[in-house]
Amino acid sequence: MIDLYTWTTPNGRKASIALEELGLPYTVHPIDIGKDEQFKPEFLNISPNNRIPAIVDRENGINLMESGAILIYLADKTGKLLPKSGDGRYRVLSRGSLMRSVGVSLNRVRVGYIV
Ligand SMILES: N[C@@H](CCC(=O)N[C@@H](CS)C(=O)NCC(=O)O)C(=O)O
Repeated sequence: MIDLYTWTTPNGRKASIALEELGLPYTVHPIDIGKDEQFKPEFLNISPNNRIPAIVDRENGINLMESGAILIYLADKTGKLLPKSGDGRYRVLSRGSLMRSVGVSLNRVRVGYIV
């Protein structure tokens, strides 16, 4: 189970979309950045840069902030959307398509990989 700390912004949506696409079970913890909830000490323990999204993977205690890092972690955890190694992996990462496509351009997702 993954704890997702997020709000209704494009960066927040990236993590939610990835979790849904990958079929991972998760619990949402809303952090209302309009009410400065990102500055609460409990949240700063999870995301020291006071930004959403952030996740905690209860399976292994891994705690991540930054949507790009979260997307790569989730892809690696499931073995989906991002090749494990080799040219394909670096092609996806170098184009920045993993972050862009999951968050904004879902029409670019083809044949199980983001290209
Ligand atoms: N580079 C970060 C940016 C995250 C970000 O800017 N989050 C904004 C909402 S979209 C936020 O939490 N802002 C609250 C603040 O700056 O206090 C990512 O991709 O996760």
